[in-house]
Amino acid sequence: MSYESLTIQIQDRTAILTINRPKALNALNTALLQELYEAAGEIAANEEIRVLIMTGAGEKAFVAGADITELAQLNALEAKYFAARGHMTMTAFQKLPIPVIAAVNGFALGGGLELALACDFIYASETAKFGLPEITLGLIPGFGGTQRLARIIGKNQARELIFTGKMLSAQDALQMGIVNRVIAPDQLMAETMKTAAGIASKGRVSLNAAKHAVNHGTEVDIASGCEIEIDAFALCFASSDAAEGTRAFLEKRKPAFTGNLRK
Ligand code: CO8
Repeated sequence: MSYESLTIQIQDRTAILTINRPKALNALNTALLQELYEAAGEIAANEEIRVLIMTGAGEKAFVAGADITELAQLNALEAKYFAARGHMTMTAFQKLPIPVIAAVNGFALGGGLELALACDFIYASETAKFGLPEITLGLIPGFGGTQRLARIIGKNQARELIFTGKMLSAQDALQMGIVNRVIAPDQLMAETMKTAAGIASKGRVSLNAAKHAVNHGTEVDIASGCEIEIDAFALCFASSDAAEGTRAFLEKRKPAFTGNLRK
């Protein structure tokens, strides 16, 4: 499929989705949210892809938020539909059966940070800036920021960021646990690709099972979470990868995972 404001490149079982709307620092308007939603479907359907990297074109912005020109025109009902469309898109990436890494190369503000938070983890360039500045527009985060950020860094830290709308440096975001690594700008993609390649060499079924267990298991009480893990663990044995991985260890060789279902 071809898109107007994003590209998808696939190399070595890793897909790179680049958001490219330079005139508005990659801000998310209705058309781009729709394209992202369709892109998530295209990526989910391609079984060759083991891992996705999401990034922004250029050096300045990952995504500078929802498109404020559009927000300025909305009535309350339209705002509800806009927020719901955004949620659908964020959730589509969160629910992808493969790991998703956000490579944040610049501003990740408002809806941009919310998109990165829907990914499985974030690597940031040293020059990246993070924040939920909606409060300065008389708004609140509407693409999951009040929910996902609070679950990642805790309610107190999230409330402070949301109430003040202040911007964080990449180092601050690292300290707060929003990002996993801070990397020199010219190395961001190379380093993210290295991690992606390590993940891509693993089995599709076990990656999916691991993501499912963490994402769903941490949303319920621990006993139910452990039950989710038990089922996800068992699911790995539906794939020939479990036999291949354990046999390869015993035979002292590297496993060759295919992701095939066990006959
Ligand atoms: N929407 C639309 N246009 C934008 C946006 C945006 N979010 N961000 C930047 N732009 C545009 C600017 O208007 C400017 O356009 P032009 O050249 O035509 O004047 C161009 O991008 C370049 O931006 P700046 O000149 O402002 O660049 P600076 O380097 O001076 O500043 C900043 C960079 C600090 C990132 C600045 O652009 C900024 O503050 N942007 C807005 C950030 C923001 O507030 N984001 C949150 C938006 S609200 C949101 O995300 C809500 C999500 C939930 C929605 C729920 C729906 C109901």
